[in-house]
Amino acid sequence: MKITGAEVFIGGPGKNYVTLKIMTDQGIYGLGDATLNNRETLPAAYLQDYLIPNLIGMDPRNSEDIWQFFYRGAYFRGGPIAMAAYGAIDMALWDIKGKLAGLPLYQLFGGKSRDGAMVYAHATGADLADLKDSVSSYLEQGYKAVRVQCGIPDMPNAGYAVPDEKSAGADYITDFSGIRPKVEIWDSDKYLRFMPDALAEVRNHVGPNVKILHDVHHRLLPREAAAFAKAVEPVGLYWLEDPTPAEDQESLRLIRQHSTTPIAIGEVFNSIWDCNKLIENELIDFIRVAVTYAGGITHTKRIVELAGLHHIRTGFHGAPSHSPISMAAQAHLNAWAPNFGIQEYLVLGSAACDALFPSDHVMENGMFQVSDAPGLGVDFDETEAKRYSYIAGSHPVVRLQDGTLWNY
Ligand code: CS2
Ligand code: MG
Repeated sequence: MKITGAEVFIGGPGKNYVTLKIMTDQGIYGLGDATLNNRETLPAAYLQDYLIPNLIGMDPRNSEDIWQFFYRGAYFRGGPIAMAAYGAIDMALWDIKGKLAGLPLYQLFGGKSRDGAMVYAHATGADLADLKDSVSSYLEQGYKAVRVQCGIPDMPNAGYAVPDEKSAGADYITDFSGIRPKVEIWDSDKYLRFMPDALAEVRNHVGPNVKILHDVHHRLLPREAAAFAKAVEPVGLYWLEDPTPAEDQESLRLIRQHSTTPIAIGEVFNSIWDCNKLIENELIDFIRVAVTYAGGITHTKRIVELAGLHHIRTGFHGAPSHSPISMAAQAHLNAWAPNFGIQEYLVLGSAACDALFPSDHVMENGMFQVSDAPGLGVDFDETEAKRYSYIAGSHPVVRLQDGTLWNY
């Protein structure tokens, strides 16, 4: 069996999804997602200029050797752009493997370990009243877990993932007015004074059974993060995400020494080498990698298995930048992983997105039910794809009030 060609498409409804389609001499094709939010053209260029010309003629069934060929063969290894490109190839090769076997991917991993996978939604509010409305609307839809982000009084811009204006549930990440980022202002002292009480109010609002998550988005210093994790213990968070930037992993010891609040990290990791020490030292509770920029199913599965040895559960990244293709790859891992925790879920649900990526994966009552179709169980409608093209956009950047650049 041979790979005969591959194509890359960029675009989608409100997103620059990077979709890879690999064709074979047996008429079977596979799909992969290389979307790297706000840098989408870069994995696409790597695929087009280097990886696809090398792929042609290879046997698509040898997904492990192809992964090693690109990763080890590159000499300058890893990084988010390369790993997103390898990730897309790897997903597509697993899709082909599943279609050849006539089995959904989770069967190739070891079958189902659960009926459905719990997901969490994003509730945001410009203020607490707005946030509580947003949380309630998700609970009414059957969600059992909600990430809560709230505007902070007296902060010129509201804070991470919070709309400028009152509007329940709006997601606030990419500004598509161009590649120059908007500037948000941050003040850790105001955040630390406000957020523990705000989270306690959310707990009172939802009662004991709802899982509450909160994302600090890398903005605190280690000592501040330790104090915050301790202060929010009575809230009983399901997890506290990215309390500090992930570069300084030793700093997580300080948080651990002061608090039992569960810590979730990993959405910016690209490989097992970014998190093996964190996992082996049991400094985190949830690993947040994404199959897209952690090198696809082959490499992510390795991370999941290492995490499982250390009581660490999965909580794969599922920001709206992931297309339904990588979300399907994660859904198959979620169905199988003995150490599954939860899945961030923001992608499907719009008619335009479902038309571009038809599938019978189902999300209802806050649970993701994986499809039994062979392979990934997602298709890509190339006629629909013609409606979209790349639109330049950017995340905000963050500065302190005196102008110092901070962590977005
Ligand atoms: C966020 C992300 O989903 C999350 O937890 O931290 O939305 C993140 O801001 C984006 O993926 C950045 O592109
Ligand atoms: Mg996050």
